[in-house]
Amino acid sequence: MPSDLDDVERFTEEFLKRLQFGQGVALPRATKNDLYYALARTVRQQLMARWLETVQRQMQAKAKVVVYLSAEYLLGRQLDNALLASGLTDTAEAAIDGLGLDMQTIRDTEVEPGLGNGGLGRLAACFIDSLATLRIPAIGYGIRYEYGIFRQTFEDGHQVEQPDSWLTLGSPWEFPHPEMGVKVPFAGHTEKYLGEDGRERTRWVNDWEVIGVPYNYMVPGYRTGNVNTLRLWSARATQAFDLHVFNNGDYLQAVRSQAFAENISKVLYPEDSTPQGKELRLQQQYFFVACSLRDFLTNVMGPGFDPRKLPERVIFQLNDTHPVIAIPELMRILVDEKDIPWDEALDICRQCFAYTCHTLLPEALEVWPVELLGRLLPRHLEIIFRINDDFLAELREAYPDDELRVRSMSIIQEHPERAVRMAYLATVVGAKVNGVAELHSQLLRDKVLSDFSAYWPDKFTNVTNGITPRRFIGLANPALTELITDTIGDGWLRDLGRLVELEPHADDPAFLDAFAAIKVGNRKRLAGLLERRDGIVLPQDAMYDVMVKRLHEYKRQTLKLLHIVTLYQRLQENPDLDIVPRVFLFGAKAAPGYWIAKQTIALINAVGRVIDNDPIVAGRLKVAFPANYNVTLAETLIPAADLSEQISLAGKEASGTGNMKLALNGALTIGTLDGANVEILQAVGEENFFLFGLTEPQVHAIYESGYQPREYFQNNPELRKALGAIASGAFSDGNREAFAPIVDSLLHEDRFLALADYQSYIEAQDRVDLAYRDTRAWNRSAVLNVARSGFFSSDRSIQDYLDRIWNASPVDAS
Ligand code: 26Q
Repeated sequence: MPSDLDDVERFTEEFLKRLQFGQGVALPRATKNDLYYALARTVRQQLMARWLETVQRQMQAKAKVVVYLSAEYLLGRQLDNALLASGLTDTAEAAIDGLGLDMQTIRDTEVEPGLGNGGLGRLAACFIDSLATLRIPAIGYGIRYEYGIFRQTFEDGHQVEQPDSWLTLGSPWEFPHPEMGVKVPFAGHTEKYLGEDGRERTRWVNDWEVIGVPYNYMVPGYRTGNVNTLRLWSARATQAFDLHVFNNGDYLQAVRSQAFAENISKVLYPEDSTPQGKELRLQQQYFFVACSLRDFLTNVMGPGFDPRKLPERVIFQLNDTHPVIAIPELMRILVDEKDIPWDEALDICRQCFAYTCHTLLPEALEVWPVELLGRLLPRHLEIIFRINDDFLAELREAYPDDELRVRSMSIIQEHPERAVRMAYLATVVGAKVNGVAELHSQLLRDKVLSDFSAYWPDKFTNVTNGITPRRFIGLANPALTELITDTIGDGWLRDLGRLVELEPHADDPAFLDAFAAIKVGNRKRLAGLLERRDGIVLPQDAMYDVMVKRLHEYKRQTLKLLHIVTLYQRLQENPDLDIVPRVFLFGAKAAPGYWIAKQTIALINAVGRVIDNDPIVAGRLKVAFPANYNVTLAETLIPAADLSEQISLAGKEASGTGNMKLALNGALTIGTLDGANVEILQAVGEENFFLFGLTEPQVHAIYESGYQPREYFQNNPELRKALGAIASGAFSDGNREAFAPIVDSLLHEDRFLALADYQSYIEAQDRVDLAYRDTRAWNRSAVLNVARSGFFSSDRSIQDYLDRIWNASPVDAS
């Protein structure tokens, strides 16, 4: 898109004004942060009028609003996205260029807001992008953590966590509204009293409270003129805190209690699989949910709104169980504050909430000890008990002779301690429950929530995850974006299904050459970045084999390592062996308390070091593990990938979304029948996918028959050799202790059947090696992966939510 000279001139003028009046500096003295701020403010200004107008229009239309409640939003950098959405990229580049400045330096000044752990947080970011692009009236609510996901560094190959102080230099994208603070009560007790009408009522007499201050962020739709809102809450101490203590004359205590209150939004919990039932985490959840509901009811719906009309005006989508405390909170507001009778209130709630589950691992299902919940939120606990009583009574009528079933469906678990099962609460009250890929939704119905799906078959549905094409191809892969636009024309970035129009070109040699050249360029771009960023030097003429995701045993990074070690040993044994040169790229953060995951990181780095120092494999094998994989790095790494590793044990990965990003950028997948891999395989075709491994029913059968990992070890010479090398200290200077826990865990338990899938994985990798040698055929498959990935747009996911769950419609620009 050529930029109009007038536009460039005006943009330049605006930019200089922001620099002078916003930052208070003149161009010659501006720091890169000044320049970044001025540019961000210039773009922000362009979106501002549309933002106010969008909000206005949506209010007037009284349309149903989608309220997305999520404890995490893994947004990634904002500048380029705002430029792309508003169509200002070329104008801005021309203006910056014209001033003799470097756009890339300005871009790289932005610290991404890493307010999420991984897939679930990134999904929330993709969804708000698609909601805005589809012109759906929507608000995202969450927490403005002062520290997002930790910054990962390696010391001696071991992960060390550093605080992520993303706000140190401020953020030009946020609009704080301290005057709109919301009070959030905590603790205390409840009292019964008689209302004016003579009916008994309950009130919550709290002990302490904090204030939630909203920070607004613009969510620009892609070239729609629509700008939605993301509203994140930050905790502040109340005056009462200070006053109380001030009166007691204890200044130090006053400051301490202030710090206590503000702790609530201080830091994102970096666990994402075996969360501990920590009090502060529950405080975070209630904090953001209470602020969000209050804000929605009073500010978004406006004064005089009749809460009985809620089901027509809102759907609260619960992103996993983290915001499920919203259910008793809305009940409390309706019953205690709005004086609506219990049954009617529950009926309202049953229409306003829907729940998305993101896991299958039993240890990842959130439960809150009754003791803790009752201490922090006494009224909510009472409400949960009453919801459960009503529900169990209903069940006893349906299953008069099956008390066992009734008890197993109770929202309250009794063992090992009395606790509230948040997933059950969400399922009982939610209008709909959805999984995030076909297989996952099926397993939810058949396993995790089987009693509930038998009781309410229509409640359960699937919405397969998606990714926003704007960020993950438009921004991340400009060269491929241009080739696609040159080939099929404009418009496909908001209608990704149109990528099928590329299919005929998969047999066009000129197109394939152009496609291949883009891959080469993207590999080069990545190599440049990693050299600057990490001092890692990558060979160019190699297959880039990529595994990027959180570190978890179920994702099986160790299985990938066993393959690498096997290749290494084959080469040591036979230095003339003809193999395709490979770069193994890893990106992975481990939860700080997940010890074996951190050991696995150390092992990856240890294997990488040994391979690096061995001349026999030089130029043929390379392990690259850049620290601190995040959205920003993903945007350069993913477009450079040739092979996408999606090797979780079948039945464990709910969906995966990295798998979609890699396929969309023309990487071929080597993967199991797990999560959305199943649908990717279906879409791209078996000839364009390297399938291996046990199926979920086979996994189930092996578990049932008593899995013996040692048998696989003993019967497979290559496996014996690879694991043996790790055990004997080949990657730890002869120290056998160093990685013994990993080896022992594989040999004795191997919860995720890495050894059982090893042979099948190695065979699939050998097929990859062969296939890659036929460059033309490989590129053809890669193009078909791109062409057939349209289904995985988050626009399609959002359309599915609209059709199957939300029943909301777009509000068009006037
Ligand atoms: C819960 C309580 C206390 C502390 C932390 C947590 C917590 C935080 C984050 C629990 C889980 C998460 C994140 C889970 C997650 O990212 N799940 C992934 O969701 C993706 C989007 O649906 C799927 O594609 C992945 O398969 C799934 O693993």
